[in-house]
Amino acid sequence: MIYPVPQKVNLNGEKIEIKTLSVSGDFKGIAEKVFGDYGISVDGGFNVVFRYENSKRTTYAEEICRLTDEKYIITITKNEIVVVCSCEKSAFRGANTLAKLIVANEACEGTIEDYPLFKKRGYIEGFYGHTWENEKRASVMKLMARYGMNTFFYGPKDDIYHREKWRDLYPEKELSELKALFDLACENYLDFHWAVGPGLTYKYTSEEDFQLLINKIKSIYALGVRNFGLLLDDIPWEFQYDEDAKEFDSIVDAHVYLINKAYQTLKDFDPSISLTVCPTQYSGDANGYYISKFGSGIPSDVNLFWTGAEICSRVLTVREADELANATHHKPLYWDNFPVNDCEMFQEMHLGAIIGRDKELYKSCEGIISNVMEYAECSKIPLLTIGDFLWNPVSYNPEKSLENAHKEILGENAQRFAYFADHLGVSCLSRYSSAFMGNTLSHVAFLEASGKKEEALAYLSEYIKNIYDCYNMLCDTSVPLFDELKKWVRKFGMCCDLLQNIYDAKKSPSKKNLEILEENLKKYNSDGVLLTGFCLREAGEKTIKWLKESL
Ligand code: LTM
Repeated sequence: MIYPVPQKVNLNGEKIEIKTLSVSGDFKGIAEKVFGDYGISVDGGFNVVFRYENSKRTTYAEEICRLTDEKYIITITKNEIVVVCSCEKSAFRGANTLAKLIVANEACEGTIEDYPLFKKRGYIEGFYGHTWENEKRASVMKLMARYGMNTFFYGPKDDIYHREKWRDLYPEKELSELKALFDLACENYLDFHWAVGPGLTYKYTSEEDFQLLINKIKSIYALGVRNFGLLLDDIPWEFQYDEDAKEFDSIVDAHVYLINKAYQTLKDFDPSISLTVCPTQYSGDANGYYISKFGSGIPSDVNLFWTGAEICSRVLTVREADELANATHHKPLYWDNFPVNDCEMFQEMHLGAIIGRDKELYKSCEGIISNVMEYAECSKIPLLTIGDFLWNPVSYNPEKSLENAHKEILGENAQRFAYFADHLGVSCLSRYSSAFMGNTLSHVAFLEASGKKEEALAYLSEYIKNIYDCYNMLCDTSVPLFDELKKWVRKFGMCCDLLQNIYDAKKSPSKKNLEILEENLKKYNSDGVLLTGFCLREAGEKTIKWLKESL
């Protein structure tokens, strides 16, 4: 199985062993670069032809009733592979799928016809906290392009030039970093959106502020960027200046005024510019005064960010999306606050798969843009599942997708890592965690209740061996992922010790072992970092109770 799962796969013929390739036809350069990135040699070998075709079958997807520049058709026969595509982007998508098939040794005679279901699929650096270094940005961007994402938004809350110092132009160094990021996005067929958040200090009646805002946008335009965001989230609901309060009936009127004026000015400057806005009310009741007036007042082709029924929404549903569209005359572009773990979520690590988004949502929204964590390496894991879901929500399987994400990021260490990741599934999507540990401890309890004490101890001991093995691997902070996870790894070490204490107490009941267990359980519980679910505490408490009764 390859990810994202292609839409129409009919590879039922004989398996074709492919070691090396020779590429010919159109888009040769793009294809060779992609194969090279997957470590596939293109110096000669099995014949792969990329063919340009601009027709209904290569540009139209029936399910979504619209044209797409991301569709491709792969035909595999004994003698050659033909990839038919309508443009560079679709060639890039086709080459990625073919490369994955070859690496997985799953190329068989037959056909694949593929296209994405969600229109905009991407992520936003829109979190509070340390902004990502450019090296990490590049690594995430390349990976997500491989997984079919097509959109990137730049809007880190702690980039001072994005929000606090929105009036100031970027210094040279930061500007050249943005340019490098923009170029990388283009190379990887991601639409790059740069966003500004002026709302903390913007004076709506000031022509000077307006000009500063346009100048700032134009300074980014000069890099080649054509997609912009105007974010009015997390700003005061009250006017900051008396002149604004006198001029506008309410804050929403000021926002509508600003957006229309800015959009008109930018469109007059260059009609190819696009704008996405985030309202101050970006979640909750779609029929509220602010959001319905906001949506009705802004141009219909300006994209509207919306986080759903809640700021961090457990579910995103078709019904709610349609309700927003009715109220605002805009299909939502979801700013999905998963996996972000900023603000009061700072003790959580969100490594689970995306769940709770309606499979049919692609029909009722402009797309989903996932807000990431300040931990770039960690974000890759949930983002990979998001890439899968957005490409093909119908075939999406969260467990399988997560398993693939672990393999992609951790390679041969994926299985070991799963002992730790078991505890990092808690987020706004689910409060359930530690399924594997829970099952293990339940089985130990069952064996004990059945009078099989030795078997129970052996079973627990095997599990403890595996989690220590995992913990030892995680202690290597030269691995960037493990370095980002150190806070949770430290607590995982305490979890390993605690289970060892439980084991020791069960095997050799003694006052000393009781004291150690009590002490370590207390230490574990008082550490604020969120790790295991209730099962560990329960096992500790039950063991203490049993010891006290039996000593
Ligand atoms: O969600 C939006 C539109 N704005 C902010 C984000 O910047 C922040 O990362 C998330 C999660 O805390 N919440 C917000 O309100």
